[in-house]
Formats: sequence, C-alpha cells, structure tokens
Amino acid sequence: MSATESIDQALESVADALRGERRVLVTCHVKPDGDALGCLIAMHRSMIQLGADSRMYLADTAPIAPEYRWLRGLDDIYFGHPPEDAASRTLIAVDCGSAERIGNQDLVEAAPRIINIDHHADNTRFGTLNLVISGASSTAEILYFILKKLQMELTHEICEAIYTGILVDSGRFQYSSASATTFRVAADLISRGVDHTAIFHQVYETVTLAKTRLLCRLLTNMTIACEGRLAIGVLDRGDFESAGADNGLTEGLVDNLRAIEGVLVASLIYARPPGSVEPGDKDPAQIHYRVSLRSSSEELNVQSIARAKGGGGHNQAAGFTAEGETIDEIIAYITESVARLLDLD
Ligand SMILES: [Mn+2]
Repeated sequence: MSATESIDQALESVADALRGERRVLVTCHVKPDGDALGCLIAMHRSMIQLGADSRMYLADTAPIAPEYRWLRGLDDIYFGHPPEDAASRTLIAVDCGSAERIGNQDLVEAAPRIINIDHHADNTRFGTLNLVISGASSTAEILYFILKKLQMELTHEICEAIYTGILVDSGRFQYSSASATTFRVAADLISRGVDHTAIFHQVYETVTLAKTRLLCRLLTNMTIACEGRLAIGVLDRGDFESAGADNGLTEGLVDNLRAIEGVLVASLIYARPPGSVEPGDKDPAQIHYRVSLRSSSEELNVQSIARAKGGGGHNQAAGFTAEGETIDEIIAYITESVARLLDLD
C-alpha cells in the first residue's frame, strides 16, 4: 500500500468519525497562531454543517494576536472557561502537538473521546483517534482534505480560515513543507473567492507601531554567534514596556533574524509577563522566558534543542519555556547546542 493510499484511508476514517459526532468541543493550542485559529473556526463551522452541536474553546484568556482579529467567528469562542457541559462532549483538538498544549488538563482527562488532528512531527498521539500528517504544511491543509471527504460546502468563512492557516504555517508558501499540493489547495481556495491580497494585507501589513518598535529593539540588541550562522534576539520586560507593546506582539519577529545573510539558525528569547501561568510551568513564581528557534533547512533540527528543555515543535520551528534561568544562561545553552548542530568546535 502506498503512502498516499494510507493517508487517504486515514482521512476517510477521521471523516467517518466526524460524521458520527453529535456534540463536540473544538479546541486548539494556547497562544494560537493563524493555523490554530483557522482550523478552530473551519472545524467548528463544518461540524455545524454536519448537524452537530459544536462549541469552540480556547484555554487562553490573552487577547488574540492583532493580525488574526479580523477572522470571522472569533466571537463565538469560549475563552478561559469551557462551556458547562464540556466534559460530556467529544474533544476535537486541531494543531495541538500534545494534550498539554491544549492548556486544560482537567478537560482532557474528562473528555469521553478525543479526535486529534495535527501536523507536528512530535505529536504525542494523545487522542482516541489520531490523524497526524507531519509532512503537511499546516493542519489547515489536512483539514481541507477532510472537508473534501465530508463533501462539506466550503463556505467563504471556511475557505478564508483554511487559507489563513496554510499561509501562516507555510511561511507564506516559502517553507519546505509548502508542497505542490499546498499550492493546489491554495489555488482552489482562491478560485472559490478567497481574497489572498486582502488576507496578506491583514496578516502581514498591519504591523502596529508598538510591534515595529519592539522589532527595532530586538535588532539593535541582537547577538550574532557561531561564526555568523546563529542570530539571537532578546526581549526583556523593559523592552516591552519601552515599546508600549504586550506579549501578543512577538509572532513572526524571529523571522527577521533568520532572514539575515549567512544565518542558519535564529532564536528569539522573550520574557513572559510577570504572573502569567502557562501549561507546563513548575513554579509560577519564577521568571519565565519563552524561546523560539527557527532553522533554515530540514537538516538543522532545532526541535531537538527545544525538546531537551521540555519543549517541542517541528524540525525547522520549535520552542521551549525556560524556567528560573537567566538570559545569559539561555543564550549559552542555545549557542552551545547550535555549535554542536553545525559541527563547530
Ligand atoms: Mn500548525
């Protein structure tokens, strides 16, 4: 049996399972990006089309990143607190690499059934039913094929949500995960009326002044190491305050470091707001730094660097939270790990 056939069968069995669901709670990972939000909305709308009683839930209480606030349907999300009858609903997790990333362990434990649809290579298969296609550009691309199997009507809202997920997670169609299939799916969505220019503008060309100032501080203070192949940027509490920015504004900043000529690995270290608690924190009283890692090729696997610190992600895009470590210690850890990855002495 070829890989394509087995993927086709896997899509079919998830489609079958979804057809049989009557009451569901759709959720995605905390600190949701365009893929997570796009999938959340597209899955919710599709379940309603299938006649199911569906609710959307996000464990986060932080505001949605500004570049995604235009997405239709966000107002229907239950933020922070799931609906009262959540424990009796089938949980559909989209774009979640692990149960922890959902951000509500009680909910996961109570769920009578979990359908896990994702593209993270290190997905822990925490579902009752798991569909993980790690080569896919995005969970949104996988969802597109599930909805095709279900013969869903691809409404404008669904098409926009899926297109946004693909656009963002494929690095605007530039990462190696963006395949010919990814472009074909995007083409189909555009032919169905998705205004790709408008979405590009909404997501990438509405950068607030505060975020631009944050980028300015990041670039001014960055560290170049590993013979010019590693760029590390740091944003401490003071940087957020001086820029008048909040923590929701860090998405995509690390890409500015990776874009530098000769840089193969980029990292962004930023301080989480004091008092913020996220899944996986051991001691909320400690200072927490969130660390993002990006590499320029599949061969440079930064996921292993994140995993050694309890994080995860993809080969080329990973992250972890450093608890109780100083910025200098984190920089030293990243520099040593990347030097080893690059075979430098
Ligand atoms: Mn994703």
